[in-house]
Amino acid sequence: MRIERIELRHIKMELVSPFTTSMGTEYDEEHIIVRVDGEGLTGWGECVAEGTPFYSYETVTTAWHILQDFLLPSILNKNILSIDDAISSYSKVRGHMMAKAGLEAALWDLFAKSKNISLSKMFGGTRDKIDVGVSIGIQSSPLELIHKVEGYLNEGYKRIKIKISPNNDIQFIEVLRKEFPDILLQVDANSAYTLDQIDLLKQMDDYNLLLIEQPLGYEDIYDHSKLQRELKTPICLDESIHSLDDTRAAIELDSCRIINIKPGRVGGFTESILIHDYCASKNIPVWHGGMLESGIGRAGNVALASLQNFTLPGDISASKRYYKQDIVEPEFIVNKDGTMDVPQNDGIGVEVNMSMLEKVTVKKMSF
Ligand code: OSB
Ligand code: MG
Repeated sequence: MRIERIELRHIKMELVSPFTTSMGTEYDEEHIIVRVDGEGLTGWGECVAEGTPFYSYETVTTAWHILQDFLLPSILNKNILSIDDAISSYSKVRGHMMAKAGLEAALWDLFAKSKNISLSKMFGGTRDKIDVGVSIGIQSSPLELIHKVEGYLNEGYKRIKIKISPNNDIQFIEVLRKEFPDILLQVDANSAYTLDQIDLLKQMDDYNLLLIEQPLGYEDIYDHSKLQRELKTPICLDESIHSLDDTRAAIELDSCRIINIKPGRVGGFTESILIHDYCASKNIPVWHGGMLESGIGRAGNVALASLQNFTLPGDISASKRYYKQDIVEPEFIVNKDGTMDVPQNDGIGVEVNMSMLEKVTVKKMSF
């Protein structure tokens, strides 16, 4: 596949409601859309680096720099034989997983389209519907949270995740569990605690939580192993896992018993599949995380989540839960039974709405 043209777009989309986590409040989401053209076909990918370096050190600006100056030159105007070929052409670049994943996603779409198959099929997916959940930001009061959760449960979502932080934890969890004794419920701390707060974290064992996501340091694996020893509830790592090697370390140290896979965080779909397969071989369940993607990124996420060992509902929600209007057609919807259909058309399986994309673009450059 000869790569003839690449376009980067910095996009900014307003969230339907502010999203508050232990890292702060987001009102809109900034990402980079990568478009790769070759042999009459177009591939689309989304780089999930955000406007701020709070979840990850990467930002839209650092990812743009890495893409423009290092990743694009390694494939532009070259004949790329496979995705692995492209990955090895920029393997000298250390880190910058989100920048790499955005480009890799566009290449997966392009290659899948050239083979006339869906991304799900190309990944080796085994289902045509995936179970989905919703990730809810910190609310102003437990009552407000209950109203939100009630709404999402009525829409069909199979699992509720709430964001927590010190002072916004036990009281929310307790009230929610009392109101909804049987729902699948999990919490995400985004690294807001330390081992000094182990007594507080141990209290969370009383609420039948599916998992506690990333309670400790954002690069930590060792302290999580000390914490997991003291908890009945499985720890799930998000921020700390950037590769198959990190996954292996975390599982061998028993730092977590569940893994959240986000292609952006681990450098792309290829590494995601390696992590998925390794976890399957160790009987470690995985689920698909989210980065408030537009429909372009979401399409790839849904396809990846169609793999066998994605046994827990993902943070993959309907387009309208994030944005008033998505930039793809059809937009993603949640079925009444809490599932989402896996696109069956070639590549990402949805069409980019060019006029919507144009509206949310704040900067565009082609190479
Ligand atoms: O920690 O999982 C996280 C969004 C942005 C950054 C980090 C996280 C999240 C979410 C949202 O939880 C998940 C979604 O896209 O629905
Ligand atoms: Mg998380």
